[in-house]
Amino acid sequence: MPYYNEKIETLPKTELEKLQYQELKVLVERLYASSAFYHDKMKTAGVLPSDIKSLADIAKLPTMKKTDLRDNYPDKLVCCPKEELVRYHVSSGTTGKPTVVAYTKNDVELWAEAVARSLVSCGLGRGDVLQVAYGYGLFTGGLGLHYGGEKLGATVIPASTGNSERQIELIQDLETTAIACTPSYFIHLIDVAKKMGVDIAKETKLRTAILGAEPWSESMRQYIHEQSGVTAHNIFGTSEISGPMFTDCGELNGMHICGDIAYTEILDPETGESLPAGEKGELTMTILKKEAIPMIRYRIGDITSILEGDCPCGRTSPRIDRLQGRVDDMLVIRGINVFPSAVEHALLRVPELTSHFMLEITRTGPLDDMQVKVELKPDAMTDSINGLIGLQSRVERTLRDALNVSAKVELCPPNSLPRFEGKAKRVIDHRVF
Ligand code: ADP
Ligand code: K
Ligand code: ZN
Repeated sequence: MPYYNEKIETLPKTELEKLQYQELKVLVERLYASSAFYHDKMKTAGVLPSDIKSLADIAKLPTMKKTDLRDNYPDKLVCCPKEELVRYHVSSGTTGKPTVVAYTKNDVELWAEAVARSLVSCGLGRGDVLQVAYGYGLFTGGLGLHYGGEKLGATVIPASTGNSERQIELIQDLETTAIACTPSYFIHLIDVAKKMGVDIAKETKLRTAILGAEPWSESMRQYIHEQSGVTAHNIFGTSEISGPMFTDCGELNGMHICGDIAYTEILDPETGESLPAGEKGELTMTILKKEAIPMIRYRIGDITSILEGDCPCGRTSPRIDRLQGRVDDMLVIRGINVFPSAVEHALLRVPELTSHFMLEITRTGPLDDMQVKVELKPDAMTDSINGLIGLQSRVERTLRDALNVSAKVELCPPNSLPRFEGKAKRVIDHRVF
């Protein structure tokens, strides 16, 4: 089965653009009439729904950023009656406030449809057993792949993260054919299987991995194939656009962004101007049919380009290249987004600490480790080892609660960390992707 929804996935480009324009027009009219946020934003930009006369006119519309979600926390961007909502997800924000996203029944359906199409493009079908080893919960990865897998009719194992030996046992006992998780976790699982004496290529049915939520590289794809015989596909998404949903197809050459679901632009991060295919810039998406929290020209912050030319797989939707960094200082640690500003915000909640801190990220084997060095206030200095150990674990707990990822904390004496003239450089990232 080469396509999940052949007609729409292979729609000729001109027809696809016509469809995108129609969807955009309906969306803009609806939001102008019903959402105070969009109404004000368009008014400030001096643009009316009637100004959108072609798809290219999308450039007249104002863009959105993560700060719009933060400023409208928790649900001021919700554009439908609250009883229409069937789910919330929550992702890490830039400071203390997380980003809340909401879904109607149709939103969940559309997301599942996008994932199902992507899974088919990775070669999966009804006969597959998909082990979802992304986190289930507030994070979008687990439930996103779960609903998409079920929609396709594959057999889904909601393994969630962790318990690696158990993951390998499940792969063996339930004859898992495909797994979805972060690339670093999959490389970790390859190591665990080796230690257990399990040869993934020869002794399991696992053939496909759908890996995302964090940056990885072509050399990691090759390594995975050499070590396990598994073909690794890249999957992209963010909670704001619903969650992970767009993957590369069998060509393994760029991720298809289903055109009837999302309209993709690459903007010059400085000027905000739209860049042509082949040029690198900030990935920006308009989700054409989202009901609960529509996203118009959402600047995602990842750097990539739209690939030129048609894909031999026959899908007509545009493809984006592997992500090549961020326009901001967001870090991705074990798949979880971490903004240094959020670390600072959390540290300042502990009265004994100053705002002088450093973040160091390393990789032990395939997995990320984050270390936070932070200066104590002079009057918090103590000779009591117990006092310090207690404080250290309190800070570690505070960070874990705020960031959803563990950090090792080192308490430092006053005035021991570097001071910066101009922009502080608080992050030392030793990882190579
Ligand atoms: P997700 O569940 O997909 O991780 P989040 O909203 O938590 O969604 O995080 C989205 C961010 O994670 C993206 O903006 C990007 O920086 C990073 N990310 C997600 N998928 C990938 C990927 N395949 N490659 C590189 N970075 C990714
Ligand atoms: K992420
Ligand atoms: Zn393709």
